[in-house]
Amino acid sequence: MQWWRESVVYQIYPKSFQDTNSDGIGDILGIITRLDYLEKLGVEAIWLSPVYQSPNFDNGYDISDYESINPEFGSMEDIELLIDEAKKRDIRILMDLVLNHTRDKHKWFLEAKKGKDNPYRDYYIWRDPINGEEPNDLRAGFGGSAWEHDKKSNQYYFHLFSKQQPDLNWENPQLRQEIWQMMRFWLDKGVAGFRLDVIDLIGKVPNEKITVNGPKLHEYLQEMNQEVLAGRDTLTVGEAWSASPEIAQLYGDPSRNELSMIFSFEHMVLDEQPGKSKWDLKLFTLLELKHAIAKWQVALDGKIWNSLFWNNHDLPRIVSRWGNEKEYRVESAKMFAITLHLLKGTPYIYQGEELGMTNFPISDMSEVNDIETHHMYVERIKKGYSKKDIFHSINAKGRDNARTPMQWSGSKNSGFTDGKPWLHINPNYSDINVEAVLADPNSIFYTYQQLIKLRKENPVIIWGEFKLLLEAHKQIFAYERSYKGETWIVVANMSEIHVTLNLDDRQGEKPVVIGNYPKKTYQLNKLDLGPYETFVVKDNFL
Ligand code: TEU
Ligand code: CA
Repeated sequence: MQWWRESVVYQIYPKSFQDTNSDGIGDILGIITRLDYLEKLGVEAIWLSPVYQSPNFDNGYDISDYESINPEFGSMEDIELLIDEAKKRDIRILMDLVLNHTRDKHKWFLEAKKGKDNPYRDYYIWRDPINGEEPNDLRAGFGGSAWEHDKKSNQYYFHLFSKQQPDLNWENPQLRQEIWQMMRFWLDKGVAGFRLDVIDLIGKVPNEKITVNGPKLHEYLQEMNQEVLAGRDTLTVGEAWSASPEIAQLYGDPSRNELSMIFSFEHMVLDEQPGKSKWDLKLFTLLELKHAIAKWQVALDGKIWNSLFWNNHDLPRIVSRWGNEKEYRVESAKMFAITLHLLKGTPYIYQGEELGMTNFPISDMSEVNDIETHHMYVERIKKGYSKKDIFHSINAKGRDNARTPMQWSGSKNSGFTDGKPWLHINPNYSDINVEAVLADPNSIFYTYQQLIKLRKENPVIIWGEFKLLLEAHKQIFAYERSYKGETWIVVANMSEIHVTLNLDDRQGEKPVVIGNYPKKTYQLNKLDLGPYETFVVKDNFL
C-alpha cells in the first residue's frame, strides 16, 4: 500500500509563494515559513516546481544544473532544511524534474556545442541540414522551427520548446546514467519523489517526426525504475498531455514498474478547437467535462491510479475558467473542490486554489511575463490576428493567469513581499487572501481542509468504485462511490441555472457529509439546487 494513494499533494510555484529577502521573488526559506499553514490545510506532500540553477527564461523549466539551487531561491542548505522541516510536519517533498531538455547554458550543452567530437555532443540531438535547410518541418512549442542552426558545426540541434531549451538525446546510455545518478542524489537527500515534466516526449524520433509516445519511451521509464526507484517508497507522476487511458496503463500498471501515475489532460483541453493550439478557443460544455472525467475514472478503476487536478502553473484558474469568479466565486470554487476530491485518485491542489484565487486580467503585453504568451503574440500579430482576439485568448488561457503571487493578507503586496513583486499581484488580494479565509469558518479553505480530513477517515474516498449518475444531464455532475457495502453520492450543479430533479425515488432526509450551501440534509427524490450547489450524502437507506 503506497502512501500517495491516501495523500493530497500541494503544488508550490516557488517564485510566487513567499519572499523573505525583499527581492520580490519567492524563496525556499519563504516556503519553510508557510509549512505550518500547509500542515493546517492537511496536505501530506508538496510538489515543488523547479528550484534548480536556471536562467529562469521559462521560470525554472530550463535547468542549467540539476544538482544545485538557483540562488534566487536559496541554497542547498535551504532545501535540506525544507525537507527536514516538512518531514517534522509529515509533509514530503516532490521535486519537479525536467528531463526532456536542459537550458542551453547547462555544462553538457556548452560542451556539446564545442564540436562534433566533443564527448557531450551526443547528449543532444544534432542533424545535418537537408538542402541547406532545417532537417524537417517539426515546430517548437514556444514558436518557430524545432531545429536551431549552429553556425560553428553547420548542424542543427533539436528543441521542442524554446531554442534555449535543447532536447536531450535519450538514446545515449551515458546520458541516462547521468540522469539516474542525479535522481538518486535527490532521493538520498530525502525527497519523496518526482513530477516528471513532459515525460511523454523523451522517446522522440525526430527523423520520423515522432515526438510524443516514441517507441522507447516505456523502455526508458522501466530503466529509470530499476536504476532509481526500485525499493524506494516514492511518488512519481509524469506529465503526459498525449496520454489516453490505454497509454496511461503503460505508465501506471504496477506490474510494468514505471510510474505511480500520470497527469492526463483530456478534461483540460475541452475549450480548445481540436487539432489547433491551446489559444484557439471553442465553447466547452459541462456534459463534455463530466464525460471526460468519468471516462478516465471508469477506464482506470481497479487497475491504474488516477491523478486529479483542476489547476497547475500552466493552466488558468478554475473558478475564472469554468466557474463564476464574481457572484458565485465561493460557491463555484467549493463545487470544484468537492467534485474533484471525491473522485478516485490522488488530488493535487495548486497554490491559491484553496483561497479561490482568480485569473489576473491582462490588457497589455507589458503585463505578461510568460515566454509562451510572448511567442504567441508575436506570431499572431504577424499573421494578422486582431489584438482583441489575441488578448481574449491570453486572458482565457495564458499561463501568467495562475502565476501571480500568493495572496497571504490584505496588507501591502498581499504579504508576499516587502519589495517589488516580480509579477503583478491580483488587486483583489484585499478581499481574497489567507488571513481572510482562515478567519471565516465558511471559507473555501475550510472546505479543502475538510475534504482532506474526510479522505483520511473514509476509505470509500480512496478505494470506492466510481459510477456516473444522470449521464445525460447537462448541468448536474453526479456520481457514486461504493466500497465494502458503503455508498456515497456526490451531486453537483456545475451551472448557474436552478435545477430541480428526482435522483432517487426513495424518500427521506439524508444528512450532508460535506456541501457548499448551508443545508444540513437533502431529499434525493426532490432536489432543488441553486447555482453551483453541491453536496455529498451517504446512501444509508436499508
Ligand atoms: O509543460 C508542458 C507543456 O506542454 C506546456 O508548455 C503546454 O504547452 C502549455 O503551457 C499548456 O498550457 C511543461 C511545464 O509544465 C511548463 O511550465 C514548461 O514550460 C514546459 O513543460 C517546458 O518545460
Ligand atoms: Ca526572495
